Formats: sequence, structure tokens, C-alpha cells
Amino acid sequence: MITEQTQGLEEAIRTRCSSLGFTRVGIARVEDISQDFSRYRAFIDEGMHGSMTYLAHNQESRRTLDTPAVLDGARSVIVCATDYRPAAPVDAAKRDAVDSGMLGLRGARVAAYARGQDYHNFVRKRLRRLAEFVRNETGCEARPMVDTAPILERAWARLAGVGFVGKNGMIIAPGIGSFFLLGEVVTTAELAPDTALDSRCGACTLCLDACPTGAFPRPFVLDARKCVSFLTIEHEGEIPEELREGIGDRFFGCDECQDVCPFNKSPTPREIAPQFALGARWSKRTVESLLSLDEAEFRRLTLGSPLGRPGRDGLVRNAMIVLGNFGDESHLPALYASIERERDEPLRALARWAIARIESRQRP
Ligand code: B12
Ligand code: SF4
Ligand code: SF4
Repeated sequence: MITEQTQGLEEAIRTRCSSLGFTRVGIARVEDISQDFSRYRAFIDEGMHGSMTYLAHNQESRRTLDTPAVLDGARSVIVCATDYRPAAPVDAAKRDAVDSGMLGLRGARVAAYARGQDYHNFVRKRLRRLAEFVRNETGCEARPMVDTAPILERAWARLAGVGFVGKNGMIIAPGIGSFFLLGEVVTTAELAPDTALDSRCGACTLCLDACPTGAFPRPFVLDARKCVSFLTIEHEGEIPEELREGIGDRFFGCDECQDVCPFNKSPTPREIAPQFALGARWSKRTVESLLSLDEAEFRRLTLGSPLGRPGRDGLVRNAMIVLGNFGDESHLPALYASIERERDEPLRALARWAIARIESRQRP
């Protein structure tokens, strides 16, 4: 039952969230989210998850949070947003300056969320402190999670009123945009829920039209197999040839469907949280120099950074595709050296693809 006392508790939770550095917070009641679950099942049944087989595991825990895989007896979920918005407004006129400067890897782009420290580490710490606070205040169980449990974080974020679902699938918070990450504290405490937000996209289709690899078969549905984010971060092994050109200069992840969204345009320059600024170890590197990474250097370079996720071969693969797309003949010697150096035949074949692409551009 929700009493005056619990109303006070929600306010205390919000205050705690803001002192922990979360930019937005919402509360949802734990229930069966059948509609979202059907969307998720359709996504899996159509094979749109590609090689992310973990997405098909523990399917039932995505229907509700009151399961052994998440938290038995869960009644409420507190959804918290952590901003990683770019330092400058993302209007078209400033894009080139922004992309070739500090925010890229010397000409190659890294998705904004991945430029600094791995968010899992510091967001988890904040969520642990929030869970401790909830336990102390309510005497109930509370479990923090950030990408750590098989749950539909966006569905809960929408129900908790953190934002609405855009046609690009992102949770968009009016007045803030979508450049934030989600994390949750699931609890057996009964808290007063916030109101869910309906989509505010209207007739706009900017994100769908801007996707460089045509990954949206229809609004709100993303075929991950074609998404640059999936291909450059999650997918192991070869990237289909027909998708390589669309990757363009995106070395790691992609922000295109967020960059074009009107909800992400801001009239005023924005501060970037220091945890999300591109570290010097990356901004000083050229893409070409990554071709000769060995395992030891890879581990040093990616320590505490999200960029380690694709592994050494994955980063070399991404670098080769970006260099092929640059079409600059000064990169040819490094690519020829890769053919000699790499033991993996698909990587050698990719170096040959990049060389052929550059050489074909040089011909009159
Ligand atoms: C797998 C995954 C991916 C995959 C697949 C993405 C996808 N769209 O499915 C890939 C690798 C491609 C990916 C890419 C990115 N990801 Co990702 N990803 C995930 C992960 C781990 C699971 C998502 C999932 O289950 N997908 C299956 C689909 C079917 O579910 P869904 O996208 O969550 O959509 C549900 C709801 O939104 C709702 N819904 C969908 N459409 C509609 C329409 C209406 C009208 C309504 C009412 C509801 C509704 O139903 C869906 C099914 O339940 C989540 C973390 C998590 N545990 O949720 C992060 C997560 C979604 N990713 C995130 C981010 C930041 C990104 C990138 C921006 C990273 C980047 N820059 O490269 C891109 C964005 C691409 C995009 N436009 O979605 C954030 C999103 C934050 C936000 N503001 O929305 C999350 C939540 C991680 C986090 N903890 O912050 N990601
Ligand atoms: S992240 Fe990039 S590739 Fe993926 S859906 Fe958005 S625009 Fe398309
Ligand atoms: S670009 Fe337009 S359609 Fe896409 S999420 Fe933003 S408002 Fe919605």
C-alpha cells in the first residue's frame, strides 16, 4: 500500500540519485510487460540479434523482474540515467569540426559513450550505493544492475517515465535527448510509480533515413545484424562486404541515428562529463598505428575502456575497414605489412579488400 510515508521515500530516493550524479530518475511498478516482451520475442524469432546469442537466453526474465534471474518478490524498479552528451551541440554545421577534433580517434569516429572509461564500472558503484540507501530506508531487498541481468532496460525506462521510445529505439528524455545510459535498482519495496511517456516522434523519420547501413526495416525496429554498433563492437569475425562501405569512418559504434534527432539539438554548448572524454592514449593514436597492435599493447591500451570489447582482432578489423573507406594511398604500406603480419586469413583478406578499395579510388 502507498502511504504518505512512502511518498516521502520516493522524494528521498530522487534526492539521493541526483547527489550520486544521475541526471534523471523514474520509478516503475514491476508487472508483466507483455507488449514489450512480444516485441523482443519477434526480434529474436526473426533472428535480428545476429550473433548476440546471449539475448535469446533467459527469455522469461525479460517479461517481468520478479524472477529468480533478477529478484524474487521484486515490486518496483528505480531507473537511473547517466548523461554522456557530447561537449558541443550536434548541429550539422559543426559536425565536421567536432568529428575531426578531440572527439575522434585522429579522423576515425568513436561512439560518444565509449570515448572514456567503461561506464559499467562507475555506474555500478553509484547503483550499489543507491541500493544500499533503499535497503536502509525500507528494510527491503534491493539489487543494482547495469547490463548485468537479462532485462529490457528500455522498456522499464519508458514505464518509469525516464523518456519515451523514439523510432530509432532510443529512450529519449524530453529536454535532455537520448545521450544517456541506463542503470536500475530493482527492489522488493513498493514505491509510488511515475507515469510512462508515449512516443513524441510525430511524422519525423530523420533517424530512419540517416542510418548508413539501412538497419531499420520499419520504425521502432532495428535489425542489429546491419547496425554499425553491432558490427564494430559485438560481432566477432568477418563483416559482410556489402556493409563495409556504410561503416564509413566509424571505428567503434555509431551515433548517427541520435546525432540527427531533433531532441538531441541543444541551443547551448554542453559540458562533457570527464569520465566520457576521449583519453589521451586514444586521441594521440592514428587509426593506421592500430594495425600493428600486439596483444600486450592491446591490453594496455584498452584497460578500463569499452574499446576492448571486440578484442585485438576486432579492433584491427575495424581499423582496416575505416582505412579502406578513407581511400588514402598513404595507408597502403601499412596495409601491405598487415598481409604479411596477420595469421588470420579473414584479416589478411580484409587488408586486401582495403588495398583494392584504395587503389580503385586512385585510378583516374
Ligand atoms: C543488445 C543491445 C544492443 C544491440 C541491439 C540494439 C537493439 N535496438 O536491440 C546493438 C549492439 C545494435 C546496440 C546498439 C546500441 N546501443 Co545497446 N543495448 C543492447 C542491450 C544489451 C539489449 C537490448 C535488447 O534487448 N534489444 C532487443 C530489443 C527488441 O529491445 P529494446 O531495444 O530494448 O526495445 C524494447 C523497448 O524499447 C520497447 N519498444 C520498442 N519499440 C517500441 C515502440 C513503442 C511505441 C513502445 C511503446 C515500446 C517500444 O520494446 C522493446 C522490446 O521490449 C541494452 C541493455 C539492456 N539490457 O536492455 C543496450 C542499450 C539498449 N544500448 C544502449 C546504447 C547506448 C546503444 C548505442 C547508442 C551504442 C552506440 N553508440 O553504438 C547503440 C544504439 C543503436 C539503436 N538505435 O538502438 C543503451 C540505450 C540507452 C537509451 N537512451 O536508450 C542501453 C539501454 C544500454 C544501457 N545500459 O544504457 N545495443
Ligand atoms: S547506431 Fe548507426 S547503424 Fe545502428 S541503427 Fe543507428 S544509425 Fe543505424
Ligand atoms: S529522429 Fe525523429 S523519428 Fe527519430 S527518434 Fe528523433 S524525433 Fe523520433
